[in-house]
Amino acid sequence: MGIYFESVNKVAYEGKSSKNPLAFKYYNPEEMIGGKTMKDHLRFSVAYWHTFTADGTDPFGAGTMERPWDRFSGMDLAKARVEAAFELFEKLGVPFFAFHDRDIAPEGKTLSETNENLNTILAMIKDYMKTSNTKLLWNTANMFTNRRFVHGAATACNADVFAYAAAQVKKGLETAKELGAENYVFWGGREGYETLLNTDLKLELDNMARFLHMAVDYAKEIGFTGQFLIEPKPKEPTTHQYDTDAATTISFLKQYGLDQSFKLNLEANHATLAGHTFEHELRVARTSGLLGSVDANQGNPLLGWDTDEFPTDLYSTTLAMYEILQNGGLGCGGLNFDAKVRRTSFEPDDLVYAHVAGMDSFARGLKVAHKLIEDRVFEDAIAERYSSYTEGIGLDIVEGRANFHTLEAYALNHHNIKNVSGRTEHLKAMLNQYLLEVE
Ligand code: XLS
Ligand code: NI
Ligand code: NI
Repeated sequence: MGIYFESVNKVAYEGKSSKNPLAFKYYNPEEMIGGKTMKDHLRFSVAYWHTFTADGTDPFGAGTMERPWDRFSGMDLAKARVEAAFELFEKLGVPFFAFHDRDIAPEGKTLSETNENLNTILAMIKDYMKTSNTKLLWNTANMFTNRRFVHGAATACNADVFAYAAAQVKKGLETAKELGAENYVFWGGREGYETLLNTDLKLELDNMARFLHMAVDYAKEIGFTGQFLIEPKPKEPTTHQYDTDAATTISFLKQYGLDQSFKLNLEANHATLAGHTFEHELRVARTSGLLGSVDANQGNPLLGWDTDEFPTDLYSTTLAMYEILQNGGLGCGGLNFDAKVRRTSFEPDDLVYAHVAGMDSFARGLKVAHKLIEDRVFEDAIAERYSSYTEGIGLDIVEGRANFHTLEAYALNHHNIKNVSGRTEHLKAMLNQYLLEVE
């Protein structure tokens, strides 16, 4: 039964009429959708930091979380967290997890001591992974909590910090290789600036690119073949994060010749902080062929910060799954719950309720999106809307036969332009109909 989530059995699929809070209503892992199981479509992952390490601290108050593993401290606590983690992975039946180096083991007094701590926990995790069905979706380096990163990591004004960060990512890549991670993530925690008055923006961006190239080189050297991912976010903790959104990050990757080596890990709450919808970010990455993975959460529209709620908004999960299906899936990426239970949901069982809610919301989103695509609801509307480009002057434009002379000649003869409605409300009503009716 396990020792940390005693009251929880393996969470089973019971169907939509179930009232059991510890059962899936929509996530049925083995159910086939369009030739693939739900489990393979969704590739869920538990985020170690929010679920096993965070204590519910917020800027106004202390931790609130009741965690049975908190009776330990230091390395014993780190070990207890691993036990709790694999117990929860098994009970939820999640195929993946993700962590930062500092989530799993405490820092020592020196970098070598820190690496020793890490090695002890990594050995333990590796051992668990031998018998567990849960694999590592990605790992990453926490280069934002420790005060040495006050000015950034790869974009710090201090070269000693750049070197320290490199040592940390070097270890991270070795960890990824050792544990068979399918991806390695870079989220530039403090890679941004507070004020231009003290910032050499060009040097900082050049250095960030140098750093990423070194990471790619080192991965090749040690034979780590996982996908590199970069995670955009517009603000927090710095005022201006360099990887503001998908479009900015893509242009950075292309400018520095990194777009062959990286894809994007897109987070819903970061999208809304950037003033975009989640599906906008996914669409931008998808159309550039750079959609890699997803941090599945949601922001609170009433709050202007990264609240990392568990995803329960069905419009958002449906439109996200629509983009993911249109992308042909996420490849070696997945849906990582970079999400935390509210500070008021402090009991261990809340962690299970929260994951069940997130998994069911995406399972429902998957089903509805699949049906929308199967019925070509939006595809037909879009094809019709742009049909003027499939013949005549429109075809000349897209096939490169038109120029300003031919277009002017055409316009002089066609001054009675007739537009057609975009039918926004009708399309939204269709989306509602599918959300409510799809079985
Ligand atoms: C923070 C980020 C972070 C990354 C991993 O806002 O979402 O959790 O996903 O470093
Ligand atoms: Ni994230
Ligand atoms: Ni985030």
